[in-house]
Parts: sequence; C-alpha cells; structure tokens
Amino acid sequence: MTESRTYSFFLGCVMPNRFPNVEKSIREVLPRIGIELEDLQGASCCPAPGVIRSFDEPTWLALASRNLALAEQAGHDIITGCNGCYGTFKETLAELHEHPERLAEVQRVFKGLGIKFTGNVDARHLIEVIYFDVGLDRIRELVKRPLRGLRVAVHYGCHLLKPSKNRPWRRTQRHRFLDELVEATGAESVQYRDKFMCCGAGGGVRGSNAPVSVDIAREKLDNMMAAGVDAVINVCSFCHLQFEFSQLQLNKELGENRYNLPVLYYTQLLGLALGLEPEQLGLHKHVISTEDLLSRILGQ
Ligand code: 9S8
Ligand code: 9S8
Ligand code: COM
Repeated sequence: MTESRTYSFFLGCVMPNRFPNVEKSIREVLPRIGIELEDLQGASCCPAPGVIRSFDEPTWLALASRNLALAEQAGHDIITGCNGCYGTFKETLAELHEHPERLAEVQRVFKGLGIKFTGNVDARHLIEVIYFDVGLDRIRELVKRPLRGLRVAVHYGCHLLKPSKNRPWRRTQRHRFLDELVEATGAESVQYRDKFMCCGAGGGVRGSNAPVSVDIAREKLDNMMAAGVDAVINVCSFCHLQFEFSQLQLNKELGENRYNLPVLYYTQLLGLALGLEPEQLGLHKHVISTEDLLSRILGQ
C-alpha cells in the first residue's frame, strides 16, 4: 500500500449528533489502515442532496461549494462516511466542472465573503478510499480476527451508486465492491431480495412521511431476515439511522420484539476484524443491541 494520506474529514449532521459511536469507529479504524483524518473546521450541513437541492438548487450549490472551499484551503480532499454528503459533493463538483459559468456564479458570491475557491478539490466516500487506495489484499493482510461464520446483509444505499455517471464504480446494476470489502473481513455477504432498494429514509421521506418510510425499511428488513442474516452492514449515516430506529418503531407498533437485527457501520465490522475492542468501535452504544452478536464473534 502507498504511505498514509491525509483527508479533510467531513462529518455531516447525522453522525456527530446521533451516532458518535460510528464516528468513533471511523476515527479508530481509518488511521490503522493508512488514512489520516484532519477535521474540516467551520463546515456546515453539506447540504442534504435529496432535501435542500429539491427546494433551492442555487443555495445548495453555494453551500456545498463553501464546504469544498474549506477543504481546498486546508489542502486536502474531503472524505465522508455519509452517502448523502458524498452525493452532494460529487454532484456539486460535476456541476461546477461541466458548467464553468456556475463556478463563476459561486465565485461571485464568495468574493464578498473573502472565500477563495477554484473547484480544484475532490470529495470521496471512505468506502471508495478503502476499496481503491487501501485495497482488498491489504485489508486481508491486516485482519487479525477473521469473522468466519458471520452472515451479513449488505446495504449500499442510493447516493453511493447513483447517478452512476458521477460515481467511480463500474456502471453496473450488480455492484460487488461492498460485498467484497465485507468478505475481506472473513464474514459472508448473503444475497437477499431487492438488495439495491432504498432504505426508505432519504429524499425527505423519513421526515415528511414516517409511516411510508418505516414501511419501506420493514420490507428491506423482512427480506434480510428471510435470508437468515446476523446483522446489516451499511455505509451511510442516514441509512444507519433508518435501520436502527425503524426496528424500534416496528416493535412498538407490533407490541412484540420481532425486529432485532444489529445494524453495523462498515468500519465497526472492519474494526472487529482488525482485533479492536467493541468499546473502541462504539458497539456498546447501539439502539438495537449488539450483545449477542458480539458474544458469538468474541466467543464469550
Ligand atoms: S449533512 Fe446536514 S443533513 Fe446530512 S448527514 Fe449526510 S447529508 Fe450532508
Ligand atoms: S438509501 Fe435511498 S436515499 Fe439513502 S443513501 Fe443513505 S439514506 Fe438509505
Ligand atoms: C440521504 C440524504 S443519505 S437525502 O435525505 O436524500 O438528502
């Protein structure tokens, strides 16, 4: 592997406010695999692609550009662990690069604010950096506690993959990269029905129509559970929120504890395989308990 590289860490809103445990797992795991993080000072909401862009596109573009400008000034590319933030930055950069007049428009707004911005910066999802720069072979070498026997359902999430023309993955409906990253830990990525379906949270659906949103999550969870998995693995703050809290809501509605599938963010799974302790990965702070899963993995 190449030597370590530093990125400006963009947290977004959901992770630091709702899942500091996931944030902790990222901060523990990434430096161990050669990815150094420097906090992006002064950042705002990305802003959320499925929400803010739908209401006011120019404001979305200007605010996203401001966050990109902060990274440009810090001298690093952005790294994020949220699909929504990733989508905003990838699409903002594509818009600015394809339409120089839009970059000029943003620069005009920034001039009065004293912000320098050339657009010469990139934004990457931590999964993209792990897959392309660290690589599967290096991950396999670093695994100290292979997670053999663990059956998981991988959830990619929409903004990680679409629109495919602005994403680094091969243009295919049958992505494998996240499955491969999961399998590099020794776990088995189990196929399930409608794997590429939305979790139901994005695009303002969870905020504006909770029953529809939770119903979509239920369908995904039912499909995962029908495949007999031990956990769901995701790479998005908002998908993580959806799977954690929808299970609580469903159990409450049903009056029984039918949904208790542990929800792990990828760096939590990888951290376990690297031999880290559950507390270092925030695994003791989950909405849906990870206790049984952990005793199986750790053999207690
Ligand atoms: S920031 Fe504000 S709401 Fe959110 S987490 Fe991800 S998308 Fe961007
Ligand atoms: S899936 Fe459909 S829009 Fe999204 S990326 Fe995260 S939240 Fe779940
Ligand atoms: C989902 C982001 S990750 S948004 O709600 O679609 O903007």
